[in-house]
Amino acid sequence: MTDLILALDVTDKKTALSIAETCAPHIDAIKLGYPLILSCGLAIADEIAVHDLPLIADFKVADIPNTNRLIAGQVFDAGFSSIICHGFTGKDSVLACVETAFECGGACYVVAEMSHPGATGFFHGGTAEKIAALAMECGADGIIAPATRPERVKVLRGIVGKRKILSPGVGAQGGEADTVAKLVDGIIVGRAIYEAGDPAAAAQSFAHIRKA
Ligand code: OMP
Repeated sequence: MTDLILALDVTDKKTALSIAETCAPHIDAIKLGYPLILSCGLAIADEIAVHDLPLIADFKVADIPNTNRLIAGQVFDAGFSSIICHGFTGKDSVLACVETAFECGGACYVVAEMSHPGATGFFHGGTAEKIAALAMECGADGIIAPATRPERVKVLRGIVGKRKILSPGVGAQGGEADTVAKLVDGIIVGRAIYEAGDPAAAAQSFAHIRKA
């Protein structure tokens, strides 16, 4: 069984609330990030929380430990259940997010390797493997790994074992849901759902993955 996580990267509040409502029965979590929060404010989390789905805060937190701790505190106070942080910042910065998540009863996911083409220039050559290992050392709940590169997901699975892998890049970025869903705990899907003429039907089209 693989979770379907909706990346709600729209900037209009009415659209966001409407997509969240119609898609809610067909998804397992909603990921909110800079596009929506910068446009509508953090309080939008409260309005989306009415659907009783876990909310993931995607701020790809990447700062010094003190700042990371402050950001993570705001995120969990706002009602999110998970936070995504970067790992290249190092152990102390990642630990700040993991510990804050733990104190707040939430989860922390560390970006091990990104999904876009340019990511190979930095994350390949051992960096993603090092970040995945660091995430495990810090006690993170899991990592983010690219649906656009299933072969890399397999390598990173070898490092994180049973810890969770959430995987963006399905649909608009070219990743195939059926291939990657077998390898990960959750697929993150944005445009393939929220840009569809019927977002609820688009979300429902992943139903076989959730049951598989
Ligand atoms: P779509 O490409 O529209 O499906 O959106 C993918 C979502 O996943 C967006 O919210 C991205 O910011 C996010 N994402 C990636 O696409 N690639 C990554 O490597 C990491 C993330 C993420 O951390 O969620």
